[in-house]
Amino acid sequence: MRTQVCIIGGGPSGLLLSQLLHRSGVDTVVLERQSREYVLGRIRAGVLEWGSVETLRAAGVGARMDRDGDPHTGIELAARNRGFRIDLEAFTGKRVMVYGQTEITADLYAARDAMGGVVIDRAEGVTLHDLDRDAPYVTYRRNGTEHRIDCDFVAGCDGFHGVSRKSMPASVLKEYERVYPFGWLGVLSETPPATKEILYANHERGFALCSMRNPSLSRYYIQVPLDEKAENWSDEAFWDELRRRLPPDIADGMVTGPSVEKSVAPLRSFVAEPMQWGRLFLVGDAAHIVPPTGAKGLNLAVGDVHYLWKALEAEYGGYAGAVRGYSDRALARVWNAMRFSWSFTMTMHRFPEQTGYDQRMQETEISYLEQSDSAQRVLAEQYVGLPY
Ligand code: FAS
Ligand code: PHB
Repeated sequence: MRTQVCIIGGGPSGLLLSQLLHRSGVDTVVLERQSREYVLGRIRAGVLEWGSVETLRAAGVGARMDRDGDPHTGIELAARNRGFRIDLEAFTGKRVMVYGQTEITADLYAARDAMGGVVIDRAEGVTLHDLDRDAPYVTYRRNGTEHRIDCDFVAGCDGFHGVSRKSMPASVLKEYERVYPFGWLGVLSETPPATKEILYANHERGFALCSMRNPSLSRYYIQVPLDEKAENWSDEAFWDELRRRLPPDIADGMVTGPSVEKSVAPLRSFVAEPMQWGRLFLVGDAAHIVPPTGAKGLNLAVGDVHYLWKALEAEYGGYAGAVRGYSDRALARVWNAMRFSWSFTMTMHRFPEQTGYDQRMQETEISYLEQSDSAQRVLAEQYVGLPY
């Protein structure tokens, strides 16, 4: 088989890149290790920057998002069980869209099918060859048969544990990482959200987050120790601990119910440089991971896709060498979001060695945010997403 761009990974990055390139007349094949059902069963991100909203619309997959998504003009912060609102739209003129990654992935698969896009699932042993030559190729196994795809370029959209980043020479790759000494225990429940907007709560017992997917589907998180297991938490224990960390009016009014999903996610900050080598490009979680505090993971992936889509569209449009600037452009935006996510995580979470003084420092920073329009403007600009 031959194609112009072979895309490794059928998550949001790979599917969105394939969809955008197809609409620009560039031929692609997507190779996904898991089954489509497995990929569609993942519960992950929930908040879209407006740049992501516009990119999804440009890909022709915005209809359900515009119908079912929920545009938010603000977020809430809380410390010592007292909350306040930050008006994102007043400071930036932008909103964020609450619409689950699971839905985005489903919309993308449907769009790929409708356009006759080639998405090969259960592709095992994907291996990248001759990435530093003019004719790279990819091999994989499916149902016991070996296959080869010859291509012009390879897009590594295969997440943190994928094969693409590992296919770059160690002498070329530089990795930056910080692992946080805690995780997030997340619960999805078919209950009305406790808050109208997303609430981030600092508490001396640990961080808590109130979010949602729609008016009858709530998403909550509490900070837990790094080695915590979801099965150690009954629903009742989760609800009790969550309510302890929230303002009383929200805790008292919360409608609880059985969890339909419960899992622990570790938190890390990670960046791999450069994001391209030869004819390989790294996209999304294959190149970077952010703690979900700033809701940047999926949005950074969409930003990378936007840059690579435009670069490849120019390359195939006659501007040879247009792809050379991809890594520098993507990394500039990645590092900005990396810093914001790290800073917001440091302010909102309780660290194991934290002293009473450290807790007061966090509470004072949050109190200053409440009083200062300048401080709120800085946070709002980062939260809604910097321009591409
Ligand atoms: P993905 O990991 O989503 O997709 C990569 C795909 O490549 C997968 O389908 C995988 O099966 C496939 N693959 C891997 N290796 C392969 C191989 N060798 N061959 C072929 N295919 C291969 N972000 C937020 O903004 N907010 C959140 O609340 C949030 N919560 C998260 C919770 C969890 C548990 C995790 C893990 C991540 C969370 N994220 C969140 C980040 C997440 O949303 C990512 O940013 C997003 O999935 C990135 O999309 P991709 O780059 O496509 O990577
Ligand atoms: C979510 O709804 O899953 C969510 C919202 C905001 C975040 C992280 C996750 O910062």
